[in-house]
Amino acid sequence: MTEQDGAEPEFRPYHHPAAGWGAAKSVTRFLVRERELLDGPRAILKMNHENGGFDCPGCAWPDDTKGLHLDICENGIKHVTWEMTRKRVGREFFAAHTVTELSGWSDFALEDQGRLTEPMRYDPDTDHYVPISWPDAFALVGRVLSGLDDPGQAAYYTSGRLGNEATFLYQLMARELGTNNLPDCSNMCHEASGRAMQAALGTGKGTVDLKDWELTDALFVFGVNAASNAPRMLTALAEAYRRNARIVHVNPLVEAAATRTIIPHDFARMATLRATPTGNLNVQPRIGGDMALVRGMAKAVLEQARTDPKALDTEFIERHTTGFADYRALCEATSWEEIEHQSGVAVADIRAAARIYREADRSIVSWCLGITQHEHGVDTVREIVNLLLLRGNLGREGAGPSPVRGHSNVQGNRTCGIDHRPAAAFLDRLGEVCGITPPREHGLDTVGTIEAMHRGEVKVFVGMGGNFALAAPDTPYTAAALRECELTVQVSTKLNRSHLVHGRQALILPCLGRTEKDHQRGGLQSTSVEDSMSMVHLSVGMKRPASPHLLSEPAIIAGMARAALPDSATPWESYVEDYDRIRDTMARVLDGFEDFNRRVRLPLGFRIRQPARELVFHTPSGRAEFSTATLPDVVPAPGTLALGTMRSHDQWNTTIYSDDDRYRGIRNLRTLIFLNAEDMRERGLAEFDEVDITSTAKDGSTRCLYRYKAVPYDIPRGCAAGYMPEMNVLCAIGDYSTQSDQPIMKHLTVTVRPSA
Ligand SMILES: Nc1nc2c(c(=O)[nH]1)N[C@H]1C(S)=C(S)[C@@H](COP(=O)(O)OP(=O)(O)OC[C@H]3O[C@@H](n4cnc5c(=O)[nH]c(N)nc54)[C@H](O)[C@@H]3O)O[C@H]1N2
Ligand SMILES: Nc1nc2c(c(=O)[nH]1)N[C@H]1C(S)=C(S)[C@@H](COP(=O)(O)OP(=O)(O)OC[C@H]3O[C@@H](n4cnc5c(=O)[nH]c(N)nc54)[C@H](O)[C@@H]3O)O[C@H]1N2
Ligand SMILES: [Mo]
Repeated sequence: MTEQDGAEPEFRPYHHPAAGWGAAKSVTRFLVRERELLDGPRAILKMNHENGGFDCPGCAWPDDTKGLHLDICENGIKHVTWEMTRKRVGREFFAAHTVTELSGWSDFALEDQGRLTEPMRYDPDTDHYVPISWPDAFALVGRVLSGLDDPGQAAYYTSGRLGNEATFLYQLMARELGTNNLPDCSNMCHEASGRAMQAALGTGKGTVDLKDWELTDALFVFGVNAASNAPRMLTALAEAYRRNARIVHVNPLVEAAATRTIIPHDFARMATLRATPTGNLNVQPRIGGDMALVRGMAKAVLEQARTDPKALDTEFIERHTTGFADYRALCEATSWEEIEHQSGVAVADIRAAARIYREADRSIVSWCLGITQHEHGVDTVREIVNLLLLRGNLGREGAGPSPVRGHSNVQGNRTCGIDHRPAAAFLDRLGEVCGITPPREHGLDTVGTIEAMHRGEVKVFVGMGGNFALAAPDTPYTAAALRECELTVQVSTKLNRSHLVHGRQALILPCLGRTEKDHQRGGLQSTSVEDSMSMVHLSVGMKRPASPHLLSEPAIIAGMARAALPDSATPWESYVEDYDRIRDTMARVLDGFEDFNRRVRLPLGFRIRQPARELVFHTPSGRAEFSTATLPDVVPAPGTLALGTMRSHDQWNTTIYSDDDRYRGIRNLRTLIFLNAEDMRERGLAEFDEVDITSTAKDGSTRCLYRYKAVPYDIPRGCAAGYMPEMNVLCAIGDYSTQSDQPIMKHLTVTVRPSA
């Protein structure tokens, strides 16, 4: 619920181009609401500048390689403004409201109180958060951590916002303490991409950069709502369209990015309202139908190759890959009927997509959560790689796999050591350079941590950013798990649900945001981040901190580490004085970070070397490996629907800016479920009729949401969609992919009935 509380919901299909004046208007409204009409625009002009600006804390889309000076988007601006708000939540606020009272507030109201200003400790006697000094807060953390029987009784969560330097210190602290329990938000978004590409190509990351996007002949965009979640991709799509590249969107929903756009920094077009198309073909598979679709595209390419040898890049396949014959046999053995049934796409349409692929010299396949948050996410990403390998779309300009990462530094977090399954070679180097003995056994990921807290095996939860209580699956189960803890520590910028769903002892440690100046003994500090395309660059804050009592994330980590490890030989204090010292250590531990301090100061930063890009494959065979997984059955059983949870346009994960979802034509409504009109008719439902939604988990247990409003939408039959995090109530804790351990958030089995 937001400020629009009580306003009538509306649904009017959106027919305007993405971005354009609609975005400009929405930004202005937001700046007015946050009272940021002066500093807001000034900060926006500093964002994503080569050299000197701060990195947009929004999504991980890379900055323009040409050093464009206004490559920003509506949602990035909202995100920055959200952090820069003038509102504050200080000790008076906490003195005025008990935690029980605050628990009844909406999530919007909590964050809307503004920036946290000083460390707070939960007082169980009064049910209030009370001020605590930084030294006392650190001492409390140190005391509880030192008192554990086993370092594995603590888990250290990261949300993908944390800069590289803080990330490195954080994982160093966890491993020096003796655990690899490093759950992160990536466990919920791109774990499948990492595992699949690691197995196929020996790298967990995409191999292309923005230059490749500028050169490619065909772009395939799977399962991403780019206009809302990676809006700067619109620029790349419009530019690709203008130079006659072909663009195929694969999504059960026809999202705004699949139609046309007016790029906000394209002033002439803004003034004349001239939109550029951003797609040539829309393919609407059923939810989970992508793997069958890609198999079909591969089958069509292989069929063509019988008469047209140029359909395949035989030389590439022979020199660089293994497993081709088996994959070809599998494609031949998979019937068109099965492909059509499982994908939900007519063979003619699959052939149309395959033809665009086959006729393009260079293709890029890009994807996000619509592909990964599934039981068979790993198999699907591998199928995508198979398709790319058939035509040698790897290791050359304008071609390759391009996952769209989520949080602005989620990729950097993994690079810099946030990994509950670290490679042995990384641990060796970390141990050698940092003089510690890192634990070897794998740690817990997000789902594993929740289950372990529930069993009482993990007693301390530290959250470096994020909003774990709401972002994780199975909301009541996760809440109960957090409440089992001896201590929960949340390092945050704003008040959120995770502060109210806490352990027996609890701390809120407020930190500097990315837009703010970070002064340490060694002067003004900068931190580095890595974008979706492996570019590492510096981010420097430019605003006065929201409160003089805030500490930087590196300082908070170092404070906790010193308290928990009083005899540690790690120079925690010295690291915090000057982040160049952290970077010097990182340069010795991390592959591709040599000469880090110099290279990160180059105007556009530097790109981490990508072995697969150079056709060097760190796989068992030393080649790119085709996979041969059988197609899963994703067709919902009669009477049930496959439900995908997703974001609205006006939200950032658990942060809800308003109840509108402009591009989907929705106003004043979040408790909705998008349904196919036929599926609604079958259930006797009209627009905005109230329904109860029941999910059935793998173990047969059920979970319910009541009185959601049905909205007829252009979505394949048997499919449904609605918003996270409200719908996380329906995600069973046990329903994670056996391939990636990722919670299944895009393919819930549900029944929908009119509310009683
Ligand atoms: N403004 C804004 N930007 C963001 C975020 C935000 O919340 N707000 N979140 C950030 C984060 S952490 C992430 S991970 C990304 C998420 O970016 P997205 O992946 O765009 O996130 P979702 O909103 O979950 O949208 C999933 C998309 O996949 C489609 N989809 C669902 N099921 C399927 C399927 O089976 N197949 C296919 N092909 N498509 C499917 C949905 O229709 C939807 O378009 O965005 C990042 N950027
Ligand atoms: N059902 C369902 N659930 C999902 C998803 C889905 O598609 N469907 N998506 C999943 C995905 S992809 C992700 S990434 C997760 C997101 O999970 P999280 O990353 O845990 O959640 P966020 O909402 O991004 O975190 C917002 C909070 O971060 C804090 N914060 C903001 N800026 C900073 C900062 O600079 N420093 C620090 N320390 N804190 C800061 C603020 O206090 C804010 O309240 O949700 C997952 N959950
Ligand atoms: Mo994400």
